[in-house]
Amino acid sequence: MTRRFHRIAGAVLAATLLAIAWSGCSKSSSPASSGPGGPVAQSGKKHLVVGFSQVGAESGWRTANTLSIKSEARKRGIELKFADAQQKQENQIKAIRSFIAQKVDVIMFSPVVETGWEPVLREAKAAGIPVILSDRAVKVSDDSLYKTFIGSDFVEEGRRAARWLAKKMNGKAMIAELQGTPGSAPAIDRKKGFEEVIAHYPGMKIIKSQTGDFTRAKGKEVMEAFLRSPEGKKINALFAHNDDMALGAIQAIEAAGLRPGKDIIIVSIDGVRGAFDAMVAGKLNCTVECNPLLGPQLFDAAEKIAAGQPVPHRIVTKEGVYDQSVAKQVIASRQY
Ligand code: GYE
Repeated sequence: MTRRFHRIAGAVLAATLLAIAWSGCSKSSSPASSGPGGPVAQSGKKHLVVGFSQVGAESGWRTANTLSIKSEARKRGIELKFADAQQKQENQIKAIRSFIAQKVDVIMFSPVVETGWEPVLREAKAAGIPVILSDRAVKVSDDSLYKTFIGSDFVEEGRRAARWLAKKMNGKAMIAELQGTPGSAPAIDRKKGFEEVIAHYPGMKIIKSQTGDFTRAKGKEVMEAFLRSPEGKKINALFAHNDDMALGAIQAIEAAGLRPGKDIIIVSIDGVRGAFDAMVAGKLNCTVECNPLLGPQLFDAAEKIAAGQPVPHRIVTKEGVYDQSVAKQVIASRQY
């Protein structure tokens, strides 16, 4: 009896020692289990930690963009540290510094404005943390400060809006322009693309132009001021750098006793659900699509970069143009 007990105890002890030795051995020999950024997932793949600094929650586009990023990270088992900067660059710089301090594997951010990023990007580079730009570009003297920029071609979006308007108005329009956030890539580029095209039409002029900060409330407020101004009566077209500002402007136009979509022809950018609803109601004429569903492309790139694989320095998203003639057919299939 005692001898049998000793035999069993001895076998258990030996098995335990073997298991400890084996697990220790497998730990030190597995290349995926070490390195910065956290524990190893059960599949043996390294569990990725990503810090994302978002611009804010200024528009329907941004809400869809945030949802896409959060749900894609969840789907892939990526640990996402998400910070909302409330449209302030200083908040984004703080968030990026904290991601560096936390030694995340990859930093992603959507820069609210184009300039002023060099110092913090240098800090990330010195810490050996790769950076991915999401949706908006930066102006830096050294392109190696980020690995890739994934987002739309905003200049082309501006051109598309202008081409559509020129055709609709037969090359004659007195245009009010609602610009996006001053200094942001989409505001700068959309204006540039739009002006480039209307320069070919002597009958098309921008007679009022101001920022509405990409928000519905500001779009409404600025459009009210445009309509009250001495040139207000001449306005027969509106170019809004995003749908939210156009939706705000529609309210201002109606409050002034005019018919949006008829007395004032409206083209905007994004292609969010609210824009499709307004087109079906005949109040918005056209939206140029800008796809916010960047989550899958962003994390594809992050995983490749973390695995040491190359990625292109620029990845452009594909998008289209939708006007009232197709709004009813397309609305059901819209994802945002
Ligand atoms: O068009 C606008 C948002 O950067 C593409 O930001 C984005 C823009 C989008 O606030 O609605």
